[in-house]
Amino acid sequence: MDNRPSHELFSRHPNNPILSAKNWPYPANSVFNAAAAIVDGKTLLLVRVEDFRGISHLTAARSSDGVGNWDIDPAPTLKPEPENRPEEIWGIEDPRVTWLEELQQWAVAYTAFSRGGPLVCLATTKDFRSFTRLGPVMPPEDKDAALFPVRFGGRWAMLHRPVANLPGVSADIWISFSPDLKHWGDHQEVIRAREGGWWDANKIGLSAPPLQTPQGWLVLYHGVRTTASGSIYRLGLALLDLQEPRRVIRRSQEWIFGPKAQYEREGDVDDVVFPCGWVTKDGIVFMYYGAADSCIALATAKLSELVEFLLKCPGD
Ligand code: BMA
Repeated sequence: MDNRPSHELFSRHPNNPILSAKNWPYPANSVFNAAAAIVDGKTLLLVRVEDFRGISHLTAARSSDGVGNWDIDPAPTLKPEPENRPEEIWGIEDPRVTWLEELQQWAVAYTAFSRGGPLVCLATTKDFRSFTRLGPVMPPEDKDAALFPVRFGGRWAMLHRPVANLPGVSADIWISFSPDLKHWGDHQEVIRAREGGWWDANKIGLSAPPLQTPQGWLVLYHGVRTTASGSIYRLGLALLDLQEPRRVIRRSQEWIFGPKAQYEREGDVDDVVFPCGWVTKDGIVFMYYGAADSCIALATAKLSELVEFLLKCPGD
């Protein structure tokens, strides 16, 4: 059944929300904002779990169909280590994962909540059981980061969202480059928040990692609309040039997904849809998103429809 509102490109799964704290094998306040990957033929979600102190860690959940029968690690998979890693004092959040074919490893970009504010950290893993931390790669405030799966001109590339705490300055998506995953530079703005009354005015951030298509890198991003009763997190799409990812080829004008269902509209933070991962199976994109900072939901779309839609949108 097609349950999409007319301007939305994704269909919500009828079993939504597919994961919540009541499914968790140990006490948790909320489970949300999960990275997604296909690992050994199964869908793996690296889930942000918030405990009853308000501190988050990451736990892996695996499923054969990516919808149900989740096999959830019985204890935190990747825990903050403030003893060795002071930047993780208030937890680790919102992971995005990218398969690096060249290194035969997954790169996990996550937000560490430091005393100085949120910052971007990287870790690598082969199996989502043991991880090698590369440490902070962007100083605060910076979050919503994900790697591209390939190098450009010999360098790795990462999208991320720095914030300057100045009135009237927007929070935009930037790109940075690295020869070794550890040292990052050549920082440049790629997608700028719109202005005024737009749904994505003033503050945007990357959602799921960039997805390679023959027409370009498909980028899913969130726009944060500030209203009298709080923020509304909605989603848009952009297409970046395959060889030159600093170049935006297309960008959606309207949002393509926003809070509608009750589990998206009401929770710890109302009116939030926040995907950190998507996977493609047989041409269908499975988008996993945190709903209202409380649970995880799934929505699907045809990859070809997303790209066709974007190709009809104007350039940035
Ligand atoms: C963002 C991030 C997300 C969260 C969202 C809505 O700034 O912190 O983790 O889902 O706010 O609260």
